[in-house]
Amino acid sequence: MSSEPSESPQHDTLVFVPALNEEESLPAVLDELRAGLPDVDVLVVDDGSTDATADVARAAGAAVLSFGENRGLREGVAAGYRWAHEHGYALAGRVDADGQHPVAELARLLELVRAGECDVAVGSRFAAGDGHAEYRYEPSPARQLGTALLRRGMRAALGRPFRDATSGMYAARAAALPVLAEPYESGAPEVESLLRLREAGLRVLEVPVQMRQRASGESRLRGRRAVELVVTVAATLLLYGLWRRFVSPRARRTR
Ligand SMILES: Nc1nc2c(ncn2[C@@H]2O[C@H](COP(=O)(O)OP(=O)(O)O)[C@@H](O)[C@H]2O)c(=O)[nH]1
Ligand SMILES: [Mg+2]
Repeated sequence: MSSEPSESPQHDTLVFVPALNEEESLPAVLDELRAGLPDVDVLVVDDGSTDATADVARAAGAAVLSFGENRGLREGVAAGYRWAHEHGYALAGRVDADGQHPVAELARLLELVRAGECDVAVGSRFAAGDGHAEYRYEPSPARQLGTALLRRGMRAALGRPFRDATSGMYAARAAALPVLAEPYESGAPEVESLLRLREAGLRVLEVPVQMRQRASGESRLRGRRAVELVVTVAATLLLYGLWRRFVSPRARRTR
């Protein structure tokens, strides 16, 4: 990253960071990106932050896309992928601004995509393998219930298991960028992404990674909001899965 951020691509890879009031954790995330992935361009999508998020991003040499007011994570995510698509990047990655996603793990995901192993690689806390043990994360009982429900829903909707459907740690090749850049309609853009990628026939790999706890501030998903979101999303996925299995083949046959 140069100290004079440029909007025209310097590298073939963009890593974007959606951020809402993350002035405390963002500098360390951007330092880690510069050290771990020196050959990528970095974009911070500052979604109407009321703290110094945009300033610390610029000070670290990142490009900054600032919305005047908060539009919500789903718009931030779509905007990041749209930026990558419109600027012609070959690859794009996404990490959280809270320090949760180790850059070394994102680098592995980008390598997998670059090597042609998949179109999109998603970092997963709950998938096992590659030296990552099965139950390395022990979520609270409420979260366990939530992830179990989501898992059921994902299996129904995708027709295959997907263990960490709310992970935002992504690496994607150019072909997937327009799909990921479409506006999201639900409060769970990551889940929606996975359904869209499947519909588009793109190859998605769930890759076991280590993640950290967020460095400071608060998660956007907590308390009653989290419960409501999980129940709604799981129910939608189950319905979508049933529709796909029983209704849509018939609709296709009679067309
Ligand atoms: N653009 C944008 N980013 C947001 C918004 N809310 C949260 N974020 C960022 O999205 C990322 C994920 O949010 P986080 O609270 O860590 O969610 P969790 O990881 O699911 O607990 C972080 O980088 C946040 O700063 C929002 O309204 N707009
Ligand atoms: Mg987080």
